[in-house]
Amino acid sequence: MESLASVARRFALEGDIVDIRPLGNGLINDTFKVTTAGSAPDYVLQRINHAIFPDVSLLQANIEAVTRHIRAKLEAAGEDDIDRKVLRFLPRTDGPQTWVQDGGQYWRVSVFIPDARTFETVDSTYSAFAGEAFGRFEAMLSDLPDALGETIPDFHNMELRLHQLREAVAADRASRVDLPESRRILEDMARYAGRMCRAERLHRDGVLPKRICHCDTKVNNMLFDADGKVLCVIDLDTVMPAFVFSDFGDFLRTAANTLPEDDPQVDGVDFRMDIFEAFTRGYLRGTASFLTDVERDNLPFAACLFPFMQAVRFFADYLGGDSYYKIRYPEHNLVRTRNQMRLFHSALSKVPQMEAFIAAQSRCASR
Ligand code: GN1
Ligand code: MG
Repeated sequence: MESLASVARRFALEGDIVDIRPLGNGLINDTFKVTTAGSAPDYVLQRINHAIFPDVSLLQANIEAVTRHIRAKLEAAGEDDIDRKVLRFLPRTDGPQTWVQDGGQYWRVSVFIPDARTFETVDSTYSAFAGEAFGRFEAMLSDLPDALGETIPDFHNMELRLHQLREAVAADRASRVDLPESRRILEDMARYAGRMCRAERLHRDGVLPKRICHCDTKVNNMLFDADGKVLCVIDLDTVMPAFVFSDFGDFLRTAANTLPEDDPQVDGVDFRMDIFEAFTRGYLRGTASFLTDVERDNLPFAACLFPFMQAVRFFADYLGGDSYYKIRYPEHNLVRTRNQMRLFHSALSKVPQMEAFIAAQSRCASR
């Protein structure tokens, strides 16, 4: 705690630190809650995973641009309680930067938003709120004046993820490629690989734009207030230019799964249409000002793409010896892969229903 406290004190905190303890369960960064004495705000201290985000200065510049822009919009709209609706990162005590380096490690501090909750699962009511909130998040950023850098280049590029999988297979660093189950998984992935690269093709054809997206819209990256209203979106490391499929697909990947992404009971994995419908209704409302027909018509594709892409990423990490995602046991990434492939197949089987739902929504909207 003493060393964490001394890092935290390098930022312009108010109040004396009384406690620091782990917060949340992200797979990439390490997050702590810093409690201060009296009426001073509490804070979130984060160690940035420097292996995954090599350019911390670019990362924080993106986050500052995004939070500044959203804050200005909320102010212009006369919203109240703005500090609970957009994150605020503290400058360090000795300069304007919102990060410090300590040995080889990088840290940042944001103001902790009190009386807010995160969820690992949501019902359809909350999903509709979330759909609208993520849609509005993209809409608010549609006129961002700053050009954002890609904190992880080609983060959600399916062609690149498949290329990385092929590299992991060729290197076979963990000697797992020849296990019978690995072979079966690779065959299954190969069967859908071409189809799943549709977004990159549409982009090359000039009919699918990149927009500023969040790119990690897991259910637990959103804060809700006591009434279940979305307060704000957190975990902004991956906000960057991407296809809207990212935010749509990644939310459903976690929210519409009947089980957590690493639940080993794959027979229980199913893609929930009630969550899809509620989220989609909210998302179409939030994005009405800019979403094109091509984007809208491919939302069912996005719902399939993200479980597939996540399975490919988990599996490449498994084959490569588990260097990317935090694991709690040796087969953890394999278990995650099985779960996500099952979700992918479930979503794929429901594409006609999803398409019918979206067509019906559009008919309502045009009436
Ligand atoms: C990572 O940091 P966290 O746990 O919110 C990952 C996402 C994956 C997710 C899978 C930078 O997100 O892309 O979808 O794990 N973030 C990065 O749970 O790779
Ligand atoms: Mg997270």
